[in-house]
Amino acid sequence: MAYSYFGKKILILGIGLTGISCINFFLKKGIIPKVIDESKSPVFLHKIPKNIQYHLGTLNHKWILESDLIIISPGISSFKPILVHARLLGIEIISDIELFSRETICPIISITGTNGKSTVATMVKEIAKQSGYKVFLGGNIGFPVLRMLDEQADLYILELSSFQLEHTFTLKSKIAVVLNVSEDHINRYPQGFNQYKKTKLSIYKTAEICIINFKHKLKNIFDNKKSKKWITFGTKKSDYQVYYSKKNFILCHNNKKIFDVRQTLLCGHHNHENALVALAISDAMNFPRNCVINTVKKFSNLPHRFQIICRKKEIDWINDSKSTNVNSTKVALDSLQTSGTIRLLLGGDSKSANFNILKNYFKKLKIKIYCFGKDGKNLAKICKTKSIYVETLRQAMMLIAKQVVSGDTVLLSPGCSSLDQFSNFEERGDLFIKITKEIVSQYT
Ligand code: UMA
Ligand code: ADP
Repeated sequence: MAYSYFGKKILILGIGLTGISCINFFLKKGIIPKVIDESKSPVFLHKIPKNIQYHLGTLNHKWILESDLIIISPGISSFKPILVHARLLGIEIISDIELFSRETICPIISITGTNGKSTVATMVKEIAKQSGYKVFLGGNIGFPVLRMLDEQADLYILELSSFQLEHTFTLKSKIAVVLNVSEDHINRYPQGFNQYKKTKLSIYKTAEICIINFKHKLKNIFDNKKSKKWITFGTKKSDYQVYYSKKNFILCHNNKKIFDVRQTLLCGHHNHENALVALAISDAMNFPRNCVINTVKKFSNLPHRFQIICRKKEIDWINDSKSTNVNSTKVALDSLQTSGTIRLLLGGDSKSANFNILKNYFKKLKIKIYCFGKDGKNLAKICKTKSIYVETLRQAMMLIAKQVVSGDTVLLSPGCSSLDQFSNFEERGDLFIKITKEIVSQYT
């Protein structure tokens, strides 16, 4: 039965991409919501229609407590005391994803995980398109899901963050996958990593087919596991696995070879697992195998994801600006094969993460670490002898320009959020590319 919001006092928290999409959703239904943003000058304020009442600068307690339904933007923590209080009073707080899922009966593929979401979601979207589907991709990839309701779709792909899943309760995914879970967003979760992990895994609760990473041993967490279909990947014992030999990296299903990922344009070992998950999702959707193989073969790393920018004077310059947590830096280092020095650009806002897991890596590797940004000073302490701290990415690259020699690899894989010094990871990556070009243009 369709949900009705008539007669309800609706409040939207956050005037960002999500908030604006929620306002438009309700206006199309003839309902006028109220809006709050804690910033005094939210960037999208000009997008609010004139007839909408808004409150800026603080969480207006009166508005919160008198509302019937609150739609919370993912960037806002619902552990704020007034929101905890509102929930205790029985006020419903939901995400835009929950709103979306109440509106559609179209099949949904939901993808979450600490890393690889955008890559896998985009790969699957391309495969679905090649298989003849009218498919749309939205969510944490920068396109609010409610905007997809304007399209005549026969398949939706959702990239979901833990923030979005926190307030999503009835999403009926045909297929759900948690790619991996490692430490991230620790500053958001009062109970730490387990709370973050539990939020990610909640994606399976209301899903029909669950694709799980066997390394995470997740199957036992739900009572109703018999009512679902479980498909596994990630280890030798799983349904889908990558078989590594000296010469080949082969994607296999039930020990049967499907294709060699070395025939693709993908860089980085982690992308082999991403291609494997795309294959598992595609099989569960019954996409033709030839569409899967042809699409994955042509698929290149997305911009800012372990993207080789140039190779000049036998020096590789790699932009992995989307690396915003420690594990993405770790996999980037794992993917390098160089006998020269790795010149790693590390820094930004660490979001209270523990970077000590990189300590042994740094000890083992022929590496020099150039730390910058808000948490740069602390990051430089992980391996003092091989690190240097400077304030900005540009200063770090100017140093590298003086020190780099043939055979080296320069890697921007900052492991941190960019928001301390940039508007987003794209701006950080674009600056890296710009300075790289300036530096290599000096080479004769
Ligand atoms: N705001 C408050 N109080 C707060 C925090 C924010 O009032 O405590 C206000 C800000 O002033 C701002 C508005 O909320 O005006 C922004 O809302 P938002 O941070 O939820 O951002 P949106 O523009 O709505 O974008 C969100 C996602 N952002 C976050 O989760 C932080 C986008 O993911 C997503 O693409 C978009 O919805 C569409 O679904 C971005 C992201 O950084 C890419 N995600 C994180 C990540 O990938 O690590 C989770
Ligand atoms: P997300 O959408 O989850 O942030 P992306 O595909 O945008 O994922 O990649 C973000 C970062 O994670 C990049 O640095 C990328 O190289 C790295 N990455 C991609 N896939 C994986 C994976 N399967 N495991 C670990 N890191 C990955």
